[in-house]
Amino acid sequence: MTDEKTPAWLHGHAHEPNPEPPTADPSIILRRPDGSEVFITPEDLQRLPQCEVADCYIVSTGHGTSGPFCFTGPRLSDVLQAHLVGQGWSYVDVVSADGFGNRVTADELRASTRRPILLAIARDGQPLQRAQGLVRLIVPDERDDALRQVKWVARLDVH
Ligand SMILES: Nc1nc2c(c(=O)[nH]1)N[C@H]1C(S)=C(S)[C@@H](COP(=O)(O)O)O[C@H]1N2
Ligand SMILES: [Mo]
Repeated sequence: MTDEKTPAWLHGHAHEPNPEPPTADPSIILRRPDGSEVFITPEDLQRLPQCEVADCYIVSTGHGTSGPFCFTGPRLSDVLQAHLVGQGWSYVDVVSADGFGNRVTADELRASTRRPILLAIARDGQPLQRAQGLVRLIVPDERDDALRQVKWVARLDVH
């Protein structure tokens, strides 16, 4: 069964990566725990403090490993902090425009300080192109078939 609490991607079954951007629009809607929403563009993300994480690999059983890449963008924790002033939360579902997604917990965000989880807007010093996944969730050091490296982030559903 698929509802807001149990999205299909949460079951983590084998997945064929989608090579094509599902839409042209790289903007993101953040939904707060109280149901209010914020519209976020890549330009908004650019205005937050930028973090570089080098030696990132995209590991796929289907089409091998690519990298190493250096991804740049704001920390996911900074994006949430900027918009959740005074609101408690326990996890965020990062969902793409093609229905792919990954859940990040507040605990793991707090723990990922050395190689932080990013919303990447650049790769190897160049702006990330839409076809390359703009805006892309980067969970450094994840090795589970890149299931956490969500391309084309369209929604941040915070709970
Ligand atoms: N939006 C979205 N992100 C995604 C996927 C996808 O199908 N859609 N596939 C994942 C998987 S299984 C892999 S292996 C990588 C592939 O990333 P690449 O296209 O940069 O090689 O993207 C991940 N992120
Ligand atoms: Mo994958």
